[in-house]
Amino acid sequence: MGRGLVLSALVAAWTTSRAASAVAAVNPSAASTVPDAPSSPTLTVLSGQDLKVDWDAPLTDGGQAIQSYNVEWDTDPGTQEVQTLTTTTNTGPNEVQMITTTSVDVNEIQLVQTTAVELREVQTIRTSANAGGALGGTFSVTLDMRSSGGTLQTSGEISHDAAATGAAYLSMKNVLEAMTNIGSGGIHDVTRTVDVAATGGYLWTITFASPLGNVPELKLADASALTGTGAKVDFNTVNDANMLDDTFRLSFAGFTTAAIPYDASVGAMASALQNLQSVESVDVTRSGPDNQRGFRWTVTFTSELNGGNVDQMVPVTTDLKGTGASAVVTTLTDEIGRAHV
Ligand SMILES: [Ca+2]
Ligand SMILES: [Ca+2]
Repeated sequence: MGRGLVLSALVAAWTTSRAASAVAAVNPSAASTVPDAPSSPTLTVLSGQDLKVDWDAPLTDGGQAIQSYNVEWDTDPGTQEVQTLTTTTNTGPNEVQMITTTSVDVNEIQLVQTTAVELREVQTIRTSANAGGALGGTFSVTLDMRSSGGTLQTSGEISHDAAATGAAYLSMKNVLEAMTNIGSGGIHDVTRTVDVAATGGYLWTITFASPLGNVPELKLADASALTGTGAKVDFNTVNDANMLDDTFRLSFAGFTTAAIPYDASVGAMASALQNLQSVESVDVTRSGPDNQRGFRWTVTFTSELNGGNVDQMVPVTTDLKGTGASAVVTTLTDEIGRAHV
């Protein structure tokens, strides 16, 4: 059916000799030769090429078996389609019946989604002392999340030989999760290995949970209670949490947008698209971010310029930063309102 947008139907009927007047009534004088109108027509879109028409047979056939119906349709979009059903009998005049279908203007909706691979933040804490020293006592650390809108917090005391996990308020994992800017569940895992057995030095490897994002490196708060000659604590970032960053572009119908920030607001996304010669107007909504700062933008093509079935946007991710960074476009509903996902 191409662009036939068939969402409602109407049946009218007339005879070849009484075309103007027989929408609802049967002419009693013709009842013996003219069948009633078919009734209850329904139209169903089966696919982009197929339209299904159902109707009920006439209540009376005028005394002769109905041999056929004739169905016509019109592909002209944007206007009402006029379709005709013609019933014939062996004798007498043909009855011509009309079905009018109307299209509801359904705007195409496409989804733009950015994603990246989940790679968690991993940091280490290492204690050490001079040769011949013997580590003992405790130390504490700080985490400054203020650059991402959080707070600066200092941990409770961490034993020089703190277990990796378990032991509430004693293990490394539990002491760190007791910090309010990390919180319960904020540490994915901690492992501990003996670094220098002779001095009692340990290496804790701390994996942060993804929702914390790219965590600043832990710092020493206080090592004054850490004993042992030359006792010290070192911090290192093994890898930062994977985060989307920078920009991407969208191509549509022969034109490509300027750079779109990875976290573009709905207004910025709409402006980038509406600046294209191939786009007149769009409505944009946004959800996210996910743990890698990925977002989902839904773009609805609202103008007549982009009426009907429009091209799917194509992402250009050359400048989108982040391990496994990608942008994908899918069509949610096309011009006749078919759901795709
Ligand atoms: Ca980091
Ligand atoms: Ca489309």
